[in-house]
Amino acid sequence: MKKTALIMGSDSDLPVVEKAVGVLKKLGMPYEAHVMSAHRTPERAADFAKNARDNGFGVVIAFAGKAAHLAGVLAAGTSLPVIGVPIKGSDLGGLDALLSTVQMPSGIPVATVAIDGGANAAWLAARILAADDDALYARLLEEKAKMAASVAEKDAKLDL
Ligand code: RP5
Repeated sequence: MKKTALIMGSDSDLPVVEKAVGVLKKLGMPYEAHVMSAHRTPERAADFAKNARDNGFGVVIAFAGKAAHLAGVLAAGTSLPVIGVPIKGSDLGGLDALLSTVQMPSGIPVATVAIDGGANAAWLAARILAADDDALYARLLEEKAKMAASVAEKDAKLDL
């Protein structure tokens, strides 16, 4: 299976990255995590994006807060799918990062999930890689069935 890249702008983004790691581990998906910044290490971010496909990655998840340009820079440097996770950590509550991440120009898309949506970024990465991976697709079906069973259990327990 191709690897998922988890690229965070700062180690202060780790709590949200860990949500993604939890999902990837549950699904048995290989990944690599790195800190690199669109602003503080722009050459490193560009190099990573340029070589990501040759280095065995199938999808890139970028986590960044404030003026969040990391996902866009990575999407500019690779034609792999890039998922952006806006991080909340600022006085603006993450709306700054959400808009910076989602408002990409035509031709260079970033599939943007919710503010601090690390888990859904990983679920989306799994769906992308499962398109031509039957075993991973079957794992996703299993997990969906578990989610449905858990909702049914909560419904059955309701006693209002
Ligand atoms: C962004 O700036 C990072 O992704 C982080 O969310 C935010 C703040 O970074 P630090 O100042 O905590 O390193 O680039």
